[in-house]
Amino acid sequence: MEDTPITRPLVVVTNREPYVDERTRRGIRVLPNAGGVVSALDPLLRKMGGDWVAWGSGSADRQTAPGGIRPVPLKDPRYRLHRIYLSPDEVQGYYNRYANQGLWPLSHMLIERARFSRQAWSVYRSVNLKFARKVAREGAADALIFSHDYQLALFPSLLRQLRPELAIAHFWHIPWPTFTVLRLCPQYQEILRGLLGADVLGFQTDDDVEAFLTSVERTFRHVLVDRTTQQVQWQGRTVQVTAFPISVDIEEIERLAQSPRVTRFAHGIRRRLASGGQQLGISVERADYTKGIIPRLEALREFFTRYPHRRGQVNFLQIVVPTRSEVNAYRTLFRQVEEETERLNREFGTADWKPVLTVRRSVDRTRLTGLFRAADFALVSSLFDGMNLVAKEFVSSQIEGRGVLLLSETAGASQELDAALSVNPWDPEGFAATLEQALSLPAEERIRRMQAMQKQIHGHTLFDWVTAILIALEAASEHYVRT
Ligand code: ADQ
Repeated sequence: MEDTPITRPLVVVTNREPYVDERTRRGIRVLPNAGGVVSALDPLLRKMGGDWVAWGSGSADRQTAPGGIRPVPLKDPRYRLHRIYLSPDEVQGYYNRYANQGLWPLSHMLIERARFSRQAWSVYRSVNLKFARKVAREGAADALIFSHDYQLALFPSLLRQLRPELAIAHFWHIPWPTFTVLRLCPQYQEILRGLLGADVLGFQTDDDVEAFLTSVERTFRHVLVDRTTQQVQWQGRTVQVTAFPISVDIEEIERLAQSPRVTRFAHGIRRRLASGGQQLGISVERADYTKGIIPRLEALREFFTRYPHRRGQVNFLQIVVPTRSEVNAYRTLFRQVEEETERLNREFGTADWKPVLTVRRSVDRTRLTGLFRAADFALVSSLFDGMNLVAKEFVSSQIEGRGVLLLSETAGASQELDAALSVNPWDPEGFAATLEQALSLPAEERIRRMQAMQKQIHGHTLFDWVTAILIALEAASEHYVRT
C-alpha cells in the first residue's frame, strides 16, 4: 500500500485473529482469516509495524505464541499478534450467546431472534475487561487504539478507566438499530456507555450515526449532542461520531481479475454455465439469516413462475459457507436453505438444467474473483447489512462490465452504489420483476452502470477507510486534556 500518513504506534483490537494456527497431522497450518477487516489492517500493520490483540482460537495458537505473542509473519516478523485465550464457558457466554444471539440480531432489527441473559452479559463484560486489561498493560502512551465491532462494545470505556490518556477509535461494522429496538436490550445503557469511552466512534452510514446519536440523546437527557459536528460531550471529553463506509482494495481485485489464472478460470466458467445465450447469476455469503437467503429463493421461485421463458436460460450459483454453527438458529437456517433449494430445483428443473447450483464452502480469492468476473448478475438480498463487501467485490471484479448488481435497499452499500438495481428482499414479486429487468438490460447500459460504481469505489477504497479513521483519531485525541 501507499505511504501512510500515520506516525503513532497502532494497536488493533478485534475478536477474531488475523492468523489462526491449527494443528494437523502434517504439522501446524496457518489459516489466514479472509474477512474484509483483516485484509485492510494486515497490510497496514505489516507496513507500519505495531500490535494486534485478538482471541487466540486455533488449536496450535499457544504453541506458536510463546508468552502470548505470535510474530507475523513467523519468518521476518513485521508486527506482533497478542493472543487472548478464552475458556469454553467464556466463548459460549461472550461470543455465542451475548454477542451472536443478543447484539447481532438486535442490531439487525430481527428482534424475535434476540436472546439476552444476565449470565451471558456478565461473561461478555468480563471478556471485554480481559481485552482491556491486556491493552492497558502493553499499549504505549502515544498509541492509537483501533477496536472493532459488537463483540467489544464495552472495551472502549473499560480501557478508558484503566488508561485515561489513550486515544481510542471503535468501529461498529453492523447496523445501529433504532432507539425503539435498542432499548429492548436489557443492558443498552451500559452498551452506550461502553462505546462512548472512545474518542472516535465509526459507523458504516449516516443513518447509523443518526440512530446512534438519537439513542444517546434519548437515554442520557443531559448529555450534549451536536448534530452539526456529530459530537457528543461525554464525561468531560468529546466523542466524534462519524460515518466511515468500509470498502475494498479495488486495485488489488482488478489486478487479480486480470491475471491469466483468473481469466482462464472465468472463461471456463462461462463455457460451462453461460453459453448459448444463458446468463449466470451469483450470490456469496455466510449462511446467516440477515443475508436474506430464503427470501431470495422465494423471489427466484416467483421469477421462474412469472417469466417461464427464462427457464433453462438462467444458471444461478449460490455460494453459502456455514457459519457460527454452535448457534442453533444457524444450523437450522443451513438446513432450510438446502431444503428450499431442492424444492425449487424439483419444481422447475429439467433433465439437463437445474435453476440453482449450490457451493457449500469457502471459496478462495482467485476462484471467487473469477466467478464475480464471469457472472452476468449478482444478487445481494440482505434483510439488513452494515455495508456488504460482496457487492463491492463483485463490482471491482467486473472488468468486462457485463454484470448487473441487484442490491438490497437495506444494505449499507446501497447508499453508495446507486447505479445498482435496488431490490427489497421483503417483496418477492418486485424482486422477480427487477431480475427480469436486469436480464434484459442492453450491454451499453450494463457497462455504464458498472463503470459508475467502479469509479465510486476507486474514490473510496479500503485504505481510504483506515486512513480516514486514524487521522480522525489523531485529531480527536489531541483535543482533550490528558490526565
Ligand atoms: P459480513 O456479514 O461477514 O461482514 P460482508 O461484508 O459481505 O459480510 O463480508 C463477507 C466477506 O467474506 C467478503 O469478503 C466475502 O467475499 C467473504 N465470503 C463470504 N462468503 C464466502 C465464501 N463462501 N467463500 C469465500 N469468501 C466468502 C460484516 C458486516 C458487513 C460489513 C463487514 C465489514 O455484517 O455488513 O460489510 O462486516 O465491515
